[in-house]
Amino acid sequence: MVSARPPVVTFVSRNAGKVPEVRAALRPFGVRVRWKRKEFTEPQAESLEEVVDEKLRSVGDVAGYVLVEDSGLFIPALKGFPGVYSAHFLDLWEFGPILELLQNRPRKAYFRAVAGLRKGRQSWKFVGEVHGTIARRPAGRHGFGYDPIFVPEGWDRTFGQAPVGEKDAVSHRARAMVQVGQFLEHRRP
Ligand code: ITT
Repeated sequence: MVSARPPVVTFVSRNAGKVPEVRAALRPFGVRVRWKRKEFTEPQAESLEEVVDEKLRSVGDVAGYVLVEDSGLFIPALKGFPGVYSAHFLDLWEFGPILELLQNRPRKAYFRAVAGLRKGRQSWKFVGEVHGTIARRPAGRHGFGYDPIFVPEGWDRTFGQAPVGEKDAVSHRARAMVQVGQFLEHRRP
């Protein structure tokens, strides 16, 4: 008889903030997440999907299931900026220019995450989004990245102000990772 051992997935990322969120989303599916810290050289790409394909190519040496993720904050009033450049933009400029540019523009925004799963030569992608608005000023110390300026639809506070766990109920990352969990659940012996 083949034993149905819980699958282990190696999540490759430089971003420590993503790790607890990935673990929380996959835990209900009995998937254990091992974190491999790695700094990717991000390609100039026009979509998160292209970046994920490149990340998946560069982790071909990792055994078993390997998971990567690329995400970004998209602001329609800024033609989708910072979008695929979110990490680079934040490293250089933080929130200041975004808050300034949005002073007289609609504040709608959304986060999008593309998760990439690979095993050997096979790979799969899963997408999650959360819609909301950009706050007038940063608030909160939880989470990471743009969390202090993002207010999800139906909330009156930012992701940065949310107690642990609340972001995981609605986030783009959680929504992409739940699909990873469901996928792995169906592939078990
Ligand atoms: P990787 O090693 O996984 O690539 P990274 O931080 O470089 O880690 P990305 O390339 O996916 O991540 O860039 C995503 C950017 O968008 C980065 O600046 C994040 O801080 C930001 N971001 C993504 N998801 C977020 C979230 O849930 N909350 C706040 N900011 C987020």
